[in-house]
Amino acid sequence: PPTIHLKDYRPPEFLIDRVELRFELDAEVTRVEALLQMRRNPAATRGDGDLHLDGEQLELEHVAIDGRPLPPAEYRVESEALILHHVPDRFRLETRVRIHPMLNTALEGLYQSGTLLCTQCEAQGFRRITYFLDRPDVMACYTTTLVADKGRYPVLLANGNPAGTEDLGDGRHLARWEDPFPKPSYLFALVAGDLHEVADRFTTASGRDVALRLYVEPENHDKCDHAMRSLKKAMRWDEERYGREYDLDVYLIVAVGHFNMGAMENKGLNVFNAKYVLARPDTATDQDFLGIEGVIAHEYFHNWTGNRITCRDWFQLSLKEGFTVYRDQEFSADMGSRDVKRIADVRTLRARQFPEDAGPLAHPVRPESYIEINNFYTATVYEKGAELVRMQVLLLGPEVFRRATDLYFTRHDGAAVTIEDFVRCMEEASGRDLTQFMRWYSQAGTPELTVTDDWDAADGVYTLTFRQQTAPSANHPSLGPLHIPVAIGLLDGAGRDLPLRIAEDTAEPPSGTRVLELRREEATYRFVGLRARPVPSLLRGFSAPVRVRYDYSDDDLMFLMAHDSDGFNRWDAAQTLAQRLLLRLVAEPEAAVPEGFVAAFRRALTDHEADPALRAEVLKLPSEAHLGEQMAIVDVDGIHRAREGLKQAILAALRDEFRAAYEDHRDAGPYELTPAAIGRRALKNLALGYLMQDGDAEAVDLCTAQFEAGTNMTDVIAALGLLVDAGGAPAERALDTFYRRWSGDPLVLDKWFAVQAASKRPDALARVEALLGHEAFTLRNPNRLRSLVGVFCNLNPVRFHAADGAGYRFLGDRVLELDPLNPQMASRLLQALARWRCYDPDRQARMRAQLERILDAVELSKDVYEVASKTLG
Ligand code: DPP
Ligand code: ZN
Repeated sequence: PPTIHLKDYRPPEFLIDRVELRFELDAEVTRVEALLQMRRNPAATRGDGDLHLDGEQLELEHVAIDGRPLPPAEYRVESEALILHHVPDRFRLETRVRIHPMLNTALEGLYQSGTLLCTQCEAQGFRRITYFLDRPDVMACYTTTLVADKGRYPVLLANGNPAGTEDLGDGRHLARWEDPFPKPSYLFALVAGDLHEVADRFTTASGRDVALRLYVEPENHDKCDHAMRSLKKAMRWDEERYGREYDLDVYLIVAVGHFNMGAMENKGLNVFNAKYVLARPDTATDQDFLGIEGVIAHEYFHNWTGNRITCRDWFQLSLKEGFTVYRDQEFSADMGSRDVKRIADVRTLRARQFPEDAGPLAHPVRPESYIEINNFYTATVYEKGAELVRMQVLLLGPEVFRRATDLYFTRHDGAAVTIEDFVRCMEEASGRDLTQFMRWYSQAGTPELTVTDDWDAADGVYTLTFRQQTAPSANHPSLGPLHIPVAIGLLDGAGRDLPLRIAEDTAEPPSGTRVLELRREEATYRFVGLRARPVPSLLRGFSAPVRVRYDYSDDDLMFLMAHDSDGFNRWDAAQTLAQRLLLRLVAEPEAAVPEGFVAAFRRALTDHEADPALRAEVLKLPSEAHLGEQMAIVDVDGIHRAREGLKQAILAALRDEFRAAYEDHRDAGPYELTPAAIGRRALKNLALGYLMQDGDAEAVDLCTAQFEAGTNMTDVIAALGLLVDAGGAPAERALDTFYRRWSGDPLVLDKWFAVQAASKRPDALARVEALLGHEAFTLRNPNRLRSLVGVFCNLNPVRFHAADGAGYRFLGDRVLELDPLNPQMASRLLQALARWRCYDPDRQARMRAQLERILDAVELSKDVYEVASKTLG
């Protein structure tokens, strides 16, 4: 398959001004008529005179230009295109095609989810609906007419504002929708089905009235409150923080059960994975509630960052995704606890993006080439992209950043633009030169920042030296030093922030946090006027997506854990301390757990002044995957043993404290979704996790009681997961109870599959394989697939990486089974093998064998081919 390169970008030869679509909807055969007003693009160079329209899996029934049906000599149908020969400079193109939603298992284009018909067009699904210039720099105004059976599809939705309905008298009805805003085809959407409607209103800052509607399958009517509340909060926040108002008369969200991604920001008609809409305290965990708030906001924010201003080409994906993730992260930080949110986001970045950036699928935030664009909806484009925006905010300051985004929204409204266009607005509003900063968008790999220091007691001068390095790889040379904002503090012996006076300062220095801007490979800063050697607090708030190497003593880390004024760094010090100890325990299984470590954990656990949510974060040990990333050769079993052993040692020392923490943080009254209540539940369930570590009978009773009390899903699923890890009759009873209670609720049932797939028990794979045959399991539902196969391969390292290679074979089987059905999901799943080179030779060989076996398959999607071939390298 061909590779598409950024450097080959050319403007489209034709533009489309208006699109009129008419759908005769039916699950088996849908007819799509398209009427396109087309004209030559004056800004494009002239090609061979032919018009190439994208189209896949379409059955062409009719094609006409300006009302004249085309004879076969004037066009050609290829497997992925319709080519029209010698078209005029301006014309009206009519096509009619047939498509088959029911047979669409890839869930791209128009497909069936349950009894609903819905669409997913990003990135290139629209070409599976009609022939089109399916690229984001072709923006047009759309009118959509939907015709369908009234009984089966009483609700008919599309983008824009409603423009009338009609009863056709023959059992069918029709609905028209008009979208006045020009949009790229990837934002097209329609939904048809028997849906329950939840209605609300929002009045914008300028007084416009917007109808808000959430559509769900009827049985979910009572799980919509949280999503609707989240939407209204997001709408208000975008007005207050960015001056952005909503623009249509209606804002629609539909929840569907079959969805490859989290959600999709189609103009005026978001289609969501039901997982990010539906929640009731008894069905959804605190993390689910927070996820819904974040994703609802994310898709809403896309209305400006993505829809009104879109991407010129798919290489610019981070223009909309990086910025929108940054926006949703800040929204969530404002709604909840800022430090907790930052910790969660950095955890995700380190767990998903750092490994990606260090492996064979590494790519810059703006990739230079791809075979299948669906493979580039990655942690790098999304999460690292958000970090790049965050750094620009730090460099500019919030007020200047706001002026820069105002400029961006004014200047580029209605256009398809590039990352340069965005950064230029940052430069113009601030007067700063971000040329060097732009390297961040083109440089793959995680930079390493090595920090050394020196203390001159005689002069009271503390010197910090930073060296930056980004390891070059075969496909990604080093582009030279990056512009890195490093926020730091210096602590005195009592843990207070010192003034950060640099010798050359002319103005009064900041006390607290100072942002140093590294631009060279090496930079040295001399802090003067100090009485004693300070303890440095480096990269506060994780001010740049880098790895910091500094030789802290254990005592320094414990000191920072206790005193750093930066909440993120208090947590990070604890993580570093635990990571260091765990890696020592991997190398020397008999090594003792230092008394100081236990004491630091005791202090964190019993510090009643501190936020329980942060205490829970501090006490959570780094994951096995994270520890593996720190080793040249991942010691799968050694890591598992060390981590379980350390938990055991901590429990032995702090059992009473964990019991007390458990009792003290039970919900006193009814379930609440406040940050405080979420934090209490997190600490309580963390304590329960430690208490269950040695299978102590009293703890099992406590856990069973919590499971049976069943007051909310956070507590129930935490208890169920721990029981399953402990195994035996209590686990089987609980699984059985849970299944009987929830077998009718797909999203809750996903959790039942997931706890078994994540189980520490040695027979986890056998169980997962048995569950493949369970009546409720299907590969065709992405959520179900992720909950069983995805969780096992990605979140259960010790069982997935079993030395006999059974986990890898299991993965290979699933990828080959899935690829013909849903290439996007198959290729995601395969990425669990991306880090194969980090394992011992035996495991490497077994993983490579699966990759080769997959590449040998006769028919392979572009998606899986790209991932498999790049992974083998
Ligand atoms: N739906 C995906 C997202 O919102 C892709 N745009 O990130
Ligand atoms: Zn997005």
